[in-house]
Amino acid sequence: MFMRIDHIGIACRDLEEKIALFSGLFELTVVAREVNEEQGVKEAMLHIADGEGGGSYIQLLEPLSEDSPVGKFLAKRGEGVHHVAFGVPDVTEAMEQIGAKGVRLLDARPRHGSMGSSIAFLHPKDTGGMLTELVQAAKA
Ligand code: CMX
Ligand code: CO
Repeated sequence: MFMRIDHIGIACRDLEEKIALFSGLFELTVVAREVNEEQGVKEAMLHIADGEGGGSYIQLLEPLSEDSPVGKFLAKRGEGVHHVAFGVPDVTEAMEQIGAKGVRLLDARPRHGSMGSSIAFLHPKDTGGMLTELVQAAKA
């Protein structure tokens, strides 16, 4: 079902500061910057490698408000790993397959993700405490 790790999402208080840190430490390049109002984030994608069906990235996330998912996470747990996103060939199919196993889907239907992708989240309490995102990359 999973083709690769699409990205690791990192919750940050200051996006520009963390872009400088990650690009300096690991020699990663920012390939996309977006504001996603629906997800309540300002974000940057730092490219790591290309793989089956899409690339692998670090996703740096700064919340747009305190009551957004990342804003609440920062208040409760501080900066750090927020979620892990797996590349899937078909996000709707993956949601059906995983949902049928009793895992709560946080999205009734796929939403817009970074760089034209389609995404959906799984409840962290049903996945061993790891907030999980499914990503169908945009067609190249
Ligand atoms: N990873 C692991 N556990 C998490 C978590 C995370 N990122 N966020 C919350 N939790 C845990 C909390 O610690 C809490 O556990 P306890 O009850 O044991 O304390 C429980 O889940 C409920 O958390 P909460 O603080 O009450 O927060 P909410 O229920 O309001 O929301 C969640 C949690 C996961 C449902 C919500 O953040 C969500 O819908 N996330 C999906 C969307 C998202 O994260 N968007 C931003 C990223 C966008 C992108 O990647 O493009
Ligand atoms: Co993400």
